[in-house]
Amino acid sequence: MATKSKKPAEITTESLASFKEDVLKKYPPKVARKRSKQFLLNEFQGEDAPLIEANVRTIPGIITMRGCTYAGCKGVILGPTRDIVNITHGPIGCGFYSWLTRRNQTRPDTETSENFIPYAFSTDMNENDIVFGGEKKLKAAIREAYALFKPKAMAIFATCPVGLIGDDVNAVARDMKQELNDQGIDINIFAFSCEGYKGVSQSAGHHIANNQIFTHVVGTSDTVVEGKYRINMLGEYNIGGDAFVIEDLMHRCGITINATFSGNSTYDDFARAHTADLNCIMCHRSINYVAEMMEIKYGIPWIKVNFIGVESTIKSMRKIAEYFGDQELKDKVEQVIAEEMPAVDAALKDIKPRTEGKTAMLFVGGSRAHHYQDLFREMGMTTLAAGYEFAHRDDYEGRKVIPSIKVDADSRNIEELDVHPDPELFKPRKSAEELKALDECGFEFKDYHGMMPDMKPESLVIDDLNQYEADELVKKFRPDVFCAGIKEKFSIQKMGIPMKQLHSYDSGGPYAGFAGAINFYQEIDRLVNTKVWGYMKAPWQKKPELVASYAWNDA
Ligand code: CFM
Repeated sequence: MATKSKKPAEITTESLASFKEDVLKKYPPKVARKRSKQFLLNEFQGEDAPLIEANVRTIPGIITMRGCTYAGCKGVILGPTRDIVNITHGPIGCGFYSWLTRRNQTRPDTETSENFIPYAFSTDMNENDIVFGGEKKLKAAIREAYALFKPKAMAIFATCPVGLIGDDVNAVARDMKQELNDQGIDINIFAFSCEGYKGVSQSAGHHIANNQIFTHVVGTSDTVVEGKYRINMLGEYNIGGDAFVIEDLMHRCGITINATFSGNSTYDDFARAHTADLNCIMCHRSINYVAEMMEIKYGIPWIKVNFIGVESTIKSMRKIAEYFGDQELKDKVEQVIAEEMPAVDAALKDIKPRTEGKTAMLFVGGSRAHHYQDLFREMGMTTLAAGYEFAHRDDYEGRKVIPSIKVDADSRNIEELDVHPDPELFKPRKSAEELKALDECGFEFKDYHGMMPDMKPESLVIDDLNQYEADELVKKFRPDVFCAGIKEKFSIQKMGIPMKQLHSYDSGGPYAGFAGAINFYQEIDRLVNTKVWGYMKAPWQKKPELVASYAWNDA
């Protein structure tokens, strides 16, 4: 099965459609039927946008790219916060593999400020605990962690075995908070029932995390940070230092970031999040729940922003300025853009002759497969195929489809909080006239239109891509770069194609804002223009040891 140096197939509607057919043919008929709904040619645009199936169970036996619910809750949402002691109640592997693997960075105010990110806290459950119950061990872990670190908050995360044996992490959190409070200690302790199997992917974990942070933390502090234009940045996790770039841009424009969920953030930031005047959502998939709930309870409107890609960064900065409406802010934003653009133009002038016309494929969690297409477009590159691991239909087709999304048993398994306006803290941020004026200028709130309308009709959109399909995509179309995660990295590279991790950024980043874009352009230029991958030949390509065929093909 030599995979190298076959001429890549031309990209036409026909070749893409026949690719889909060929791939699905290898599955048993039932599996093929199911997969075909998650596997689309992006032919129709606008109102006719095709319907894609998403956020459904992966078929057992398929090697999915997805992670688990616990990973979404602990690793993704809470992981980047530096001063909450995050304790994993479970076997040691769960804590270890969710610890810093995505390279989320943080910057404590001073050298002595609390920062627990370098630690992985776990109850290290073993067979004994599975048989006799692990609640005592969890309580002991909380006492020990408090004695050592004296944090202002602790979060407890349930893993699969915890759910299976029935340890009640919420009750333990309540009891331990009481026990420590009774000793005069001011500490908040809360828990997450985010067992790995609780939902079909990490997406369920985001929702569970959003619910608990909203219930136990947001609104618990009335400290108001000074600033004329105060926003929260939601769904920005500071991978490779992205949040630092965005903070710098906002700071130079005179915009105050009140809280980031949750890159470079602290417990106190979350606690006072309800005092901001605008919520800006970077990653729609992972955090839209918090934005929606804050709007209902506190009256904070939300908009979608994107700081990946220069054009998107400019659009987002202007949109924030438009929301506040002051000419002074608008001028400042234009000034910062003007300061940044010469370096961007110079970088593009340098790299574009080498990147123009090249192709990319992007398969990442729930928002990057969309956002990073902007950067490739700026470099003159085309995205041939893209998809999310675990996003929902609205991330593909836009929020307009939300009312028509079928709620299945797996989604119903995740609690929807019943949220109402807070009698004291609800405060509309804009008057009816101001909202009308914004509307007349075409200003949109909750404006996420999804990935598919931004892609060419001659491209493939594939949800929950698996290893077999990834291999086939690369074999047939041989993109100049394939973007995904660590599980895909080496199999793709062994086929002679450069591979860029968009979860952890490998060892690179930041890629956000103007400075980040320049960084990305230069890195991708080097990746797609190096010849070294073409020389790759794995031993089994020269001398296969085992040849197999599919049982159902022979039947
Ligand atoms: Fe949002 Fe993320 Fe993503 Fe995500 Fe993730 Fe991630 Fe991701 Mo990996 S929160 S959905 S659950 S942008 S960890 S920082 S890169 S899969 S596309």
